[in-house]
Amino acid sequence: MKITKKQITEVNKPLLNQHKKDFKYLSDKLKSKGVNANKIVDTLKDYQIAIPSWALGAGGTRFGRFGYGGEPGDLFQKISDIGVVHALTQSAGAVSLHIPWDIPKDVKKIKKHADSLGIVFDAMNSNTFQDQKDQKHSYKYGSLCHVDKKVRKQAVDHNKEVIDYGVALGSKSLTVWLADGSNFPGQLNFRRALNNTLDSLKAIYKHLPKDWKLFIEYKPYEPNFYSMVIQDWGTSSLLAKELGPKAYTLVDLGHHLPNTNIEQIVGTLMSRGLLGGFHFNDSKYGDDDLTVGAIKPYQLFLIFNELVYGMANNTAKNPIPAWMIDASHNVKDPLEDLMQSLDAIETAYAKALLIDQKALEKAQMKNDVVACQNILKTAYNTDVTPILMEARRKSGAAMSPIDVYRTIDVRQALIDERGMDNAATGL
Ligand code: PSV
Ligand code: MN
Repeated sequence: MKITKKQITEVNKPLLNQHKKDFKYLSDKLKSKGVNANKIVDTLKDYQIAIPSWALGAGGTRFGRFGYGGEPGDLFQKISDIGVVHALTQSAGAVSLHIPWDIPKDVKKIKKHADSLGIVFDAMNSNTFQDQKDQKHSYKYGSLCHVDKKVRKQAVDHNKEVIDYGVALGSKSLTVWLADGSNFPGQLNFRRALNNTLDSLKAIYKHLPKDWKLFIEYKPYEPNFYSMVIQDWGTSSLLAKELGPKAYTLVDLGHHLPNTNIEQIVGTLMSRGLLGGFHFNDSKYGDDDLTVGAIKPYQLFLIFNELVYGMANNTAKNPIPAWMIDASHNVKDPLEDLMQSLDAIETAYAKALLIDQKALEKAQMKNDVVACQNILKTAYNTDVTPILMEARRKSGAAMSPIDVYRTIDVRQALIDERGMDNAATGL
């Protein structure tokens, strides 16, 4: 299934007249406040978010999984599906692979396929949270933290192998997320577990090519429910600092206890040059992996305020973060869900770019709390749809991607091509 440029031009046509009027109205309004709408359009046009190779099939819970039909069965097909999302949005030009779920058996073929769709290889993800068939040592009691040196070595070797796959594909970073921890008090010596983890990470770090980065993801609970070795941003950044300049913290929005002030964490990490990666999703209760922006869009906007401010005042030299969607659904068409995610991310980003930072600083310095809140609210309440549509139009994307996906009936075409029972590997 490939969507052509001609198809997109055709479907955009009927929207153009109204869009021109809407965009002019908004840009004139913003101009009177000293904001250049076209500048925001260009920033969004260049903004790319990686799609994880495990997000293309229907997700599930431990109680069940409800297939969607036409799901990809292998890495080649997964990349084709990202190609569909990218053709429609022009903002999903990267894939993040999970090994061993998506081992590129034929690197040349996979790379060529991705190239032809305008997709590059973003961060590689290792997996030491599941045992694989024929694996010598089990990760039941941990991997990089394990009390047994042999298990730690196996987990380190796996990460090295993932880096090697990434090098072959042109990736430049490795994300390590560990399920390591304990389920009951006394099960694990916290200090021993942390030290073992640091030593293992040091061995992985040593294997990183010069121009690579290592992202350390944290999570407070699940699958372990008493303690997680890398439970929070503090532990992650402490490890990153001990490892060296190529190591950074990765923030996954779902990996916080309820009501955590994530925007403050982002601000703090960026103030020290420690933010390397970002996983987008949303949650009501825990690591729900719901569509980003579905539950707390204002929080997402506040997070983007910190990201925008951090990137504009980057004295601590954070890299441009590796952006990735990390969500999973069993009741939505996964491709539609990804497009909803991209839309929510771009909306929050555009609104954050509208914040009058000078006026905000002035109000902050005067302790004018009401003015501070109003400045944020004014930006948040602006309907930025015309800016998003203009960015899509300029980059050759569909101005209304989900409508086009439905009009062309991509899902039916995928079912015709692959059948109802094709299933993807992964969670
Ligand atoms: C773990 O919950 C996580 O957020 C990590 O990023 C994993 O790699 C991903 O989800 C997929 O399980
Ligand atoms: Mn994640």
